[in-house]
Amino acid sequence: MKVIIDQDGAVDDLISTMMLLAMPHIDLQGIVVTPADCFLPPSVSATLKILRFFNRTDIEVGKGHLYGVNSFPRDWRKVSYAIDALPILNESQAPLGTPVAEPGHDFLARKLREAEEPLTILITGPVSNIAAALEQEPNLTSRIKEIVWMGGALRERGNVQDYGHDGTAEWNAYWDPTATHRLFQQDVPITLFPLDVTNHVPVTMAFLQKLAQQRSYPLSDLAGQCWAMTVGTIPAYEYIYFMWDTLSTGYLGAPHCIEFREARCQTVASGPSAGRIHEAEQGGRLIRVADTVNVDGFLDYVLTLFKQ
Ligand code: AGV
Ligand code: CA
Repeated sequence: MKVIIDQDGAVDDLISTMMLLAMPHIDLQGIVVTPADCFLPPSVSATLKILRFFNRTDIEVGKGHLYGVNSFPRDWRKVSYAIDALPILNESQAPLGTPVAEPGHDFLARKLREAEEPLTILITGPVSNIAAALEQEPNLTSRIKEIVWMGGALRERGNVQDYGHDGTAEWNAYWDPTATHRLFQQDVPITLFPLDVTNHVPVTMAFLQKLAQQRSYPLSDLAGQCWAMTVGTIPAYEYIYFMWDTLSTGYLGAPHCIEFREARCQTVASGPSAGRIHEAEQGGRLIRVADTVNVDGFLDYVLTLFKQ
């Protein structure tokens, strides 16, 4: 399966990138790093180090040049510096790859144009690049097999807490709410992983314990060190970090763990609900939505995948 990932550099995104590289049936065509839930230099650097870790410095990396109007909290973005500094990513002295010069959205367009077969585009951050690429070159819609996107909160409350916002949106959809709105006007198949389903997969201490038991596998060690940086200090009964992107990525390797439904969706481009994706009584755009997850099956899949 030929895949491009557009990720936004957070821990969840970098682990998703590792998962794709670890899946034997995935042929990764390129990586775009969007400057959303990260600072771009350390996240691009960490991405290049992950490629070196997998001996895959041949895979091209593009930097997103488009910025959303609603910045992510800096406390979240700064974690990218710590990941880039992890000893396990800095042990090798082998040279790193160099990012391509063209902006992320042009890189995405070129990859779609050049592909021999339609590509799956996995987006684990905001959708600014694909929205721009499809507007620049409408013919590219036929080059897309499926867009798999972690974004939105349909029936659950959102996770945005920001001045002037009513809390109904999810961050990836909120960062660049007009891009979200514009992508939903495009005639491309979208499979959505909203908070409704990702809320079922918190990163728990019990899971991290299991991962620790297999840390003699370098990939388990790496992922465990990354996830450890997301463990919060608020009371233990309230999880703060979820497998948002990693669940969406896991779908490409273990689709049987997820059940889907069809939903007619509308997007809000501006105002106090900017970035909200909600279901419409009538009209609205037809989206395939991840609805339920077999949590134990999914976690077992991740543990097995990381035994490398
Ligand atoms: O809203 C979920 C998205 C996912 O793509 N991101 C994190 C994942 O990469 C934003 C986010 C929500 N809560 C967060 C986030 C937190 N506590 N720390 C960092 N990012
Ligand atoms: Ca993300």
